[in-house]
Amino acid sequence: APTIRLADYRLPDYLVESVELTLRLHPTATRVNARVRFYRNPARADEGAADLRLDGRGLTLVSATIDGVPVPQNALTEDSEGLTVAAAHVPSAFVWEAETEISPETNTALEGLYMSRGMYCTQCEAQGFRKITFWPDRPDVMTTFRVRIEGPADGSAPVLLSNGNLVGSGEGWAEWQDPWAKPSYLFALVAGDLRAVEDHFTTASGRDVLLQIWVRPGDEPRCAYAMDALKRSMRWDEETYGREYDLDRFMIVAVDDFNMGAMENKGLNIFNSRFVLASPETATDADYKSIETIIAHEYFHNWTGNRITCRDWFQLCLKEGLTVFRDQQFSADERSAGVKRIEDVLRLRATQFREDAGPLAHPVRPTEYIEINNFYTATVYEKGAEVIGMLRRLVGPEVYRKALDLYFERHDGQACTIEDWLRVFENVSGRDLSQFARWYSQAGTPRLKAETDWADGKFTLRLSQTTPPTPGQPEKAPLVLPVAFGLLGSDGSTLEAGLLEFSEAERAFGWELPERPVLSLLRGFSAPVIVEHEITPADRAFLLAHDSDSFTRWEAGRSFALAELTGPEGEPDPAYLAALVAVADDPALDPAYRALLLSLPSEDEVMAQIAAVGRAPDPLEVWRRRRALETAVARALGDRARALYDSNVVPGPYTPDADAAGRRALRGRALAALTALDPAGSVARAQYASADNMTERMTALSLLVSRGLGKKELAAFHSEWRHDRLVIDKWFTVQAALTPPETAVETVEALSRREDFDWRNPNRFRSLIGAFASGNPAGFHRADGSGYRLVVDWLIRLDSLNPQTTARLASLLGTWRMFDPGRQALMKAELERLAARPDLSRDTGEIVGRLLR
Ligand code: HT7
Ligand code: ZN
Repeated sequence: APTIRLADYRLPDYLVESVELTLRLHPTATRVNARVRFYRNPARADEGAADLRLDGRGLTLVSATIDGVPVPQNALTEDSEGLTVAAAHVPSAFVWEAETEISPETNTALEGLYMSRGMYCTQCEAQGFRKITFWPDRPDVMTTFRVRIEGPADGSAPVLLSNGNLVGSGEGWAEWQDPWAKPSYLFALVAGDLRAVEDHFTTASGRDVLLQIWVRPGDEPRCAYAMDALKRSMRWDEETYGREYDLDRFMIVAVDDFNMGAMENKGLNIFNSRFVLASPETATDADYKSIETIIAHEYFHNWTGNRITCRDWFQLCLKEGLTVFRDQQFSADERSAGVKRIEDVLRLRATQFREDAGPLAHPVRPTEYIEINNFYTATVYEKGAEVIGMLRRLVGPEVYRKALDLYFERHDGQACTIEDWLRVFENVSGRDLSQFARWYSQAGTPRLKAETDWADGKFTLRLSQTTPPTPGQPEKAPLVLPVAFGLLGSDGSTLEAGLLEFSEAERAFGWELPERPVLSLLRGFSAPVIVEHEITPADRAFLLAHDSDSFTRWEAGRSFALAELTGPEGEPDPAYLAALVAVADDPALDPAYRALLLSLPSEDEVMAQIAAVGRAPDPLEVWRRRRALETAVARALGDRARALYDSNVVPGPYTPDADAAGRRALRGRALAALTALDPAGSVARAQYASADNMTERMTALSLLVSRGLGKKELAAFHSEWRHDRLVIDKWFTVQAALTPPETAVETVEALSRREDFDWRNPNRFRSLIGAFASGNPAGFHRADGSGYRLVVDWLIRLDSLNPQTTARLASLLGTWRMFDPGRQALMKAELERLAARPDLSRDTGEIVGRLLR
């Protein structure tokens, strides 16, 4: 497959004025008629006539005409990626009409038009529309769509949906018109036997919007939270960004078979059902939180993505980084901002730092790809959001808002680039952002080194920055780092605080102070860097007790724990344990925050820390030491664990709000401590038996399974929920991720042989194979290589059906160079076995190729 390069970008030869699509649905023989008004792109007209090149994959062309005249055989050439009409046969403006046939039922890749349990649905981002009809399938070709859907003859799909406004309908057909020009990747169609949960929203300017969430019959009662999150998102975008919704209706559809979380198709968002459906009995607090975030994210795309889209796929972060940043702001406003920031940093480190440290490292704006689906990454999304957060810090919230206003005003209806985005900020702030722009082109996580000095009443902070080489980028230049800091006096008061703009390779900053301060560095995690700062245990304990910044306070505890888990083994530092006890005892602290302070770093985090200092982590050893520290913390907490557990019962029926969830989280930490000291798991068993909500049940079940207990509970859980796909996914996940290392591989193997391991369904596949490979390092990295073999066997099987999901999971093997020679050899051999498959997909081929490079 060819490599696509940003440097090769050319304006499209032809643009589209409008399109009329007619789809006659049939499981194996859907007919698609496209009437397209093309015209020569004026920006390229002086180059003379050009071939008409249309993308198309897996389409059967039935007929093609230009201005009503069949295109002659010798003027049209078809290949596996599309068709070309010779320039001599292409007028400067014309109507192209093509009829194609496709087979949604056999489309297992879940891209284009496919079927999910009897329901027709589409996924067109990034390049799925070319599997529906021949088209210039690139985001800078935008047009208005009119869509006629004719339902299948057997009447199995009475509900027929597409983008925009419903303009006509009758028995077995519906017509939709989207007044907003959009690229093909935002096209959507859904047809099925569906039910709507409806509500209304009045926009700031007084327009009424019909809100519909479409689900399978029976799922209606599980839509309330998604609807509530949608209405809150709509209001928030009006209040925070001045953005109103722009159609008469906004629809969400829940689909069971879906490669990712959700998709922002104009006016018709399509969601993985796990990010829509929730009830207290079936969904956890974490599920509710994800639903809120993803509903907001997709809704926010209406302005950042749909009204203003990307010129080409290299600019993906233009919409994704910004929309993640916006959804993070929203959740921070709706819940506790401090807790949210820590959760976002944990996610960034677990996914993006990991990506940056391995063979898949790439800039926020990549410069080349083979398969664009492989670039929906943590770097584009999460680091892309961090870059926007830094920009906002640097210019301040008021200027940020002005810049966004200008962005929407200047670029509405356009397909834009990162240069357009940065220009808006330069124009509004008067700043030169050329150095800042390196954040978009330079891969890798910068190391920010800090050294301090106290002499003669002067405190000196010496900062230096380096970024390690990444594939294809051996040399790195300094970046603009906004470094938020505080200097604390011995009574915990703030002597100095502010923001340093650090953009050199090294620089010293100095303050005259009445006493030696304690440095609180990178408050709010103001830049996505790894801090290297030798800090004494006494200062760490001081920050953990006194820092007014909730991020750096938590980070002090985290660095304590990491030092315990990666340094020489022995009794934990009493100062650390004392600090944790103080946290547990402090009723003034938000319970959700206390829960975070009391949780230990994940095994992955510990392994990354070991690898960062040049050692090969032993996943089993990491697991064992983490267990030991859990036990030590539980002992130190002593009776407090029981007191915390008893005093944090949330009264009344379950509610998913942040306060209640925070108390449940804290109570869960207390239960973990109790279970660490109780070989029979009696309190966890009791909680499992008495809980009336899925959060408390899963907390208890997780603890039991992680201790090798819970057989009885697992059986009861399965029999109670065997008809609920989303709940059974949890049943698979808890076992795959938490079964102790001795029996993990055998457990996953046995689960994979079950009839209800419906591996063709991406959620189910991820719930077992994905959860094992990503959530159970000690099991996955078993020294005999059986974990790797098991996962790769399944990846081979899935690849021929669903390359996108396979490639995503294959990237989990990207850490192979971090381990000891034995594990390295085993992982590499498995990657080579995968690479050698004769029919390996382009998606998986690209990932495995990069991993082995
Ligand atoms: N913009 C969407 C990204 C996406 C996707 C979604 C579902 C299936 C396949 C997909 N490929 C790309 C989702 C988002 O970022 O909001
Ligand atoms: Zn997105």
